[in-house]
Amino acid sequence: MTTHLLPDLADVSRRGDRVALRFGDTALTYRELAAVAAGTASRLAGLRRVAVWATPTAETCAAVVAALAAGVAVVPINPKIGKREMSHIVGDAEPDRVLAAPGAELPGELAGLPRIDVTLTPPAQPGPWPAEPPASTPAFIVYTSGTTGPPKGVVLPRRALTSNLDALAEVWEWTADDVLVHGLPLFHVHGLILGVVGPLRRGCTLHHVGKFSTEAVAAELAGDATMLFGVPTMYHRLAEDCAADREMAEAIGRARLLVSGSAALPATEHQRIEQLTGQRVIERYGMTETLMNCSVRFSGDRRPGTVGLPLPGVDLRLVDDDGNPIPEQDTDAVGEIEVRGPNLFLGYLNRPDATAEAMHDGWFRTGDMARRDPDGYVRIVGRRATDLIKSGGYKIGAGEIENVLLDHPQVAEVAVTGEPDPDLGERIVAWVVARDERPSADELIAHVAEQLAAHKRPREVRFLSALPRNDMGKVMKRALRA
Ligand code: MCA
Ligand code: AMP
Repeated sequence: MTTHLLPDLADVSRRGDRVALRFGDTALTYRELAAVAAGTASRLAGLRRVAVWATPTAETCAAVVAALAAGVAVVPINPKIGKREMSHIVGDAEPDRVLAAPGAELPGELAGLPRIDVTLTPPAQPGPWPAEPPASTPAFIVYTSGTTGPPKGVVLPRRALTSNLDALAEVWEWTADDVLVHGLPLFHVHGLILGVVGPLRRGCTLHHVGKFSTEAVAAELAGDATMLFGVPTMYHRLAEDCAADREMAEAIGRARLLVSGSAALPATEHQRIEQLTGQRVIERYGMTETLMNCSVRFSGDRRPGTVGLPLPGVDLRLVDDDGNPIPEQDTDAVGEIEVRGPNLFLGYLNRPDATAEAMHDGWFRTGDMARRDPDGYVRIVGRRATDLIKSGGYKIGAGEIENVLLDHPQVAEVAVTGEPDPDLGERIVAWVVARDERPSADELIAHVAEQLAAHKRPREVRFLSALPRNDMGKVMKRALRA
């Protein structure tokens, strides 16, 4: 393992002329990116953490690289964030500065922070690359939803990134010769840590398509791109498009590696993509708090419906309802996945209670339920919490949406659930008991959209005269779904 988090930016003598990043017509070589980032890093020295307005642009990557170089933790902000989330995140993380592309209009509390514009023009005299901070230094604080309450800030140390990205490189045979293409958002682990820091650590090239479309990624794979990262919704759309367009299917079929993650890829989708493109998707399993835990190997058996074996350096076990480990040979038992290793987060920001609750004898409790094939391949079969929804690969807490809906004057009671959806995996449904005057579904969806990020809007609103409750008064969500 190299000592630097980003060795080819810290020392551009090896790959300086190679393109590091391309967004549309904007491209930066390793030498240019290093100069731009070192310039901004010199303005960040001594700070604790910065917010980055995470539009899908080269400026966002340059801001992130600058903060990483300076040893300052990055709080990536979804540019489609709602008012309530913004107040919470800025209040909780207390960033010292906000980094954004020049001209980007920043809403709410972000506008009140001291701002640094990140341009792609290298300074006339780029300063030296700063010394590598200790491996335990926080690199990112990524906000993630829980079952109740506002999102929690997951503090990820540099060692989690280095160890995990190197483990992925080993199992995917990911090298400096690869060109990665994706259209993932840059405010979550998948798009930002795997999809930006990943290629920069390898010394390879990233082509970001801005907004995902099969057409855009197929055009890149018909060119020099070798790897694609996506969530299952993207692979579903890709399969639909390839079924209608042979040329696209052929372009996708040229990839060295198609990787899916963030939610389960249905086995039927695996098979459809293989039939259409000749490619078998590799599935990997991760979490914001743990980065990646498991993956199918590049040269391994690409078995649909499994997430492969634990990554090198990651300890994984299944535990029963009493917290006792299930023997590895027991292939019938379903248990909760617990993990341990250098990939783990340091804790939830300002939430020692939640951090303690997530740990069990030094192991992190993922909340995901799984069983094992005889050769150790992990099959995820569900989630412990019914109040967590995965829609389009985004994790969404039912409680956060319920709290916003309850603030609407015409909402008396509400329950939010996830329903199976062929495109999104799950779609958000709000069950509402209205007061005297029933609001329209559109009005309630717009009310959520104002307070929370776009992907947290209910797709459907269903009105009821009462919610089904048990003897304790708790809403029976399973009964609603039935
Ligand atoms: C959405 N729209 C709506 C509603 N919902 N309009 C009205 N009412 C609603 N309820 C709008 C959207 O804003 C969008 O508008 C348009 O409808 C289409 O929406 P959608 O079908 O959702 O398509 P999309 O916007 O293209 O999004 C699909 C997507 C996206 C591209 C797959 O969900 C996505 O980028 N997902 C990636 C999530 C991710 O990165 N997760 C990683 C988490 P408009 O076009 O105007 O905006 S990290 C993680 O999970 C771990 C670590 C891991 O393992 O990776
Ligand atoms: P997040 O908190 O957004 O990082 O989402 C993490 C969650 O996504 C995990 O706890 C799993 O429930 C889910 N997840 C990620 N990858 C996979 C996968 N390949 N198969 C099934 N679930 C997955």
